[in-house]
Order: sequence, then C-alpha cells, then structure tokens
Amino acid sequence: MESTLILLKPDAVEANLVGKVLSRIEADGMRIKQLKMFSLTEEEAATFYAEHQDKEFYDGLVEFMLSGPIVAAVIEGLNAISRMRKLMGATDPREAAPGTIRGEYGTGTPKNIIHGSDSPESARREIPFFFEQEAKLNE
Ligand code: IDP
Ligand code: MG
Repeated sequence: MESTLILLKPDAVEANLVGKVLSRIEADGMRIKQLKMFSLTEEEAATFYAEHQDKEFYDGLVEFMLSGPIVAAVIEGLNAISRMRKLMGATDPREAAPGTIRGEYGTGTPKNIIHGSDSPESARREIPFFFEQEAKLNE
C-alpha cells in the first residue's frame, strides 16, 4: 500500500467537480484516507510550489491556487502515486489522454483541476504538509 497527496484545485471546486473527481478515484479502487477543504495562504502556496519559483508560470500558478478554496486528500492504494498520476493525465489538459481527469475536465494550464504527488519523495513531503497525522506514511 502506498499513499499520495492530491489537491482539487480552485477550478475543480468552482465547477462543482469535487464529487465527480473523488468518485473517479474511488471507482479506480483507491481509498480516501483523509479529506479537507480550505483556502491556501500565500505562504503555503509559495512553499508548496517552491520547486517552480524560477518558472515563468510561477506567479500565475500561485495566483490561481489562491483564487478560491481547494480540497486536499490523502489517497491510499496499491501504487497509488503512479496510479493517480496516470488517472490525472498530462499536466496540460490539451495533451492529456481522453478519459483522464485533466483530459475530461481541465481547461488549460494552470487550470488543470488536480495535483498529485509525482514521486514517493514528493508524497513524503506533501502529505505531512497538509495532514499532521500522516507524517510517517511511506517510510
Ligand atoms: P504537474 O502538476 O503535472 O506535476 P508541474 O510541472 O509540477 O505539473 O506544474 C505544476 C502546476 O503548474 C501544473 O499542474 C499546472 O497547474 C501549472 N503549470 C505547469 N506548467 C505550466 C505552464 O506552462 N503554464 C501555466 N501553468 C503551468
Ligand atoms: Mg508537479
């Protein structure tokens, strides 16, 4: 069993897609272990996306992530990290395969509906960033 961190971004909440996206994850056989809705602070958004701070899209990304509430969840399942990434589809919804979450619901970048940890190292950092009780997951 593996755990991964997902975020349903402000565009997902705005478009009433929270239920649909979570339902897709459950239908794939993965389990919602923790779940919460809240708004990021500017500091949290900056820290969470620190790896992108030198990219030209960074300011727009942070502004988008602060534009409304998000949903964070810990998702558990066999190979949950790579499985979630596959279910999400490519970063740019225009390049995401049909049937993937981003391919179905994303409208562009940064508005691509969902974040998912991209590696075990990322999951180990991202899960405790939002969920204190899960700090020891994937160790
Ligand atoms: P990922 O979310 O698929 O891991 P990353 O490259 O880590 O993709 O980028 C983080 C987020 O930044 C993306 O999900 C997307 O919202 C946004 N983003 C990535 N590339 C671009 C871009 O070229 N223009 C605008 N936003 C982008
Ligand atoms: Mg990424």
